[in-house]
Amino acid sequence: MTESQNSRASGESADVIVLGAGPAGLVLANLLHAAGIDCVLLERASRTHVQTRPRAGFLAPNTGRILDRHGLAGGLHRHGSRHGTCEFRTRDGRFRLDYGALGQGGQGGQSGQSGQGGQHHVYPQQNLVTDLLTHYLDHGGRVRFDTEALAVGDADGAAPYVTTREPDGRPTRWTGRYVAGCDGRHGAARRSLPPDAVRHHHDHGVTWLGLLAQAPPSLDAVGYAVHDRGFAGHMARTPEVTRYYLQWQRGVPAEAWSEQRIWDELDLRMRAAEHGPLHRGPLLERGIFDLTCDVVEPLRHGSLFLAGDAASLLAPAAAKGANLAVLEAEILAGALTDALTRGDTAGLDGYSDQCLAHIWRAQEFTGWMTRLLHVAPDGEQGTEPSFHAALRRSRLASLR
Ligand code: RFL
Repeated sequence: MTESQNSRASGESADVIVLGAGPAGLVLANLLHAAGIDCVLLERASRTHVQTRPRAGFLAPNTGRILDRHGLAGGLHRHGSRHGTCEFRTRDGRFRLDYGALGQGGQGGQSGQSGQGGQHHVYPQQNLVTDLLTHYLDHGGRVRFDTEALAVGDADGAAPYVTTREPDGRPTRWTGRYVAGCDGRHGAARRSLPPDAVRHHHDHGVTWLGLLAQAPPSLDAVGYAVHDRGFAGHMARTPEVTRYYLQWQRGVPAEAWSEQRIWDELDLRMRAAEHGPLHRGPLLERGIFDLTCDVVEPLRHGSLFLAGDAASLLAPAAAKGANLAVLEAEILAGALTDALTRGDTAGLDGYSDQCLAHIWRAQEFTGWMTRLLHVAPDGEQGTEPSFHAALRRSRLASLR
């Protein structure tokens, strides 16, 4: 089926206008559509682009349970693999943390339909996005690709609207009762917040070179190498493709090193000489990521609600962003459905506080992971390197 066949040309209004077809927007649109809510999804990029953009890969147990609950986890179960172990490599040797088993007795292990305790799914984000989009379109959901939201207007008034640039360049105005800003950090939702909205920002002072290698995983666990030369990470994606990360000097371009030098450095930091060589392969992608984070507060402005990266950006160190996006989308879908079907706005009134509690917990964990894994980030330059290294060793010993 083509996009246009799936996009009912039904005018420029919907009860809920969802901006952005990432994990947040797609889960939200699927849930609203299944509840019989009139909604439309507006996406700046093409369908091909959103379905091929590689990003996250680790989905937490709760994300699997949410997707299960709404019949959206078919692809995840068919093609995803399960992971419950991470391996730390340090100068004091290596040790494994079986976090999957740790979750079995706690919240992570209870009551999930998938019944997989605390194990994560490894499933590339672009595959999840493809599944969600296919499900939405196959069930008659409305989506407009190549349609950029420019601004949200009158969010605190009686007639909220979104101005867009349509695929042919025409400006258009979409009117709705609610707008869900799931359009990421640089989207229109954030830009449309009033000047007094609070944006908490923090720079962890660490930069990563993120790599996607055409090579099978080199270990059957997430690998975290804590090395005096800086952090290195190994994360499986598929049997043929693996993500690696190198702590990187800020300001140095991604192309500065040859592939040979990158693999040699990964070998060194991952201590391949002691623990076995890495499977090498061509580097498909290189990207620079400054580990920064932010939180918008509150997540609501009148009829405009923010979810996913639009609400809060997390450094990728703890693999939380897509998981929070899915969780917030489920909460927002329930609240919007209550408001539109029963006139009950309690969920919408509590949405921001409820999500911010999850967001700050994720930010705290991400900060802890970032300090655990990295050589003295720039933000702690006042600290003696030896002091910082000793602190890291002590943190790892506690974890062990
Ligand atoms: P997305 O996925 O960015 O989707 C937003 C969508 O909005 C569109 N858009 C617009 N549409 C209309 N009008 C506009 N003006 C628009 N502006 C933007 C965009 O084209 C896009 O389609 O946001 P969402 O849905 O909130 O999802 C968030 C996640 O994508 C993100 O948090 C994760 O990728 C973070 N992350 C990880 N999270 C995990 O839970 N587990 C992981 O293993 C994990 N690994 C990662 C990651 C992020 C990474 N990067 C990109 C830093 C690994 C990496 C390398």
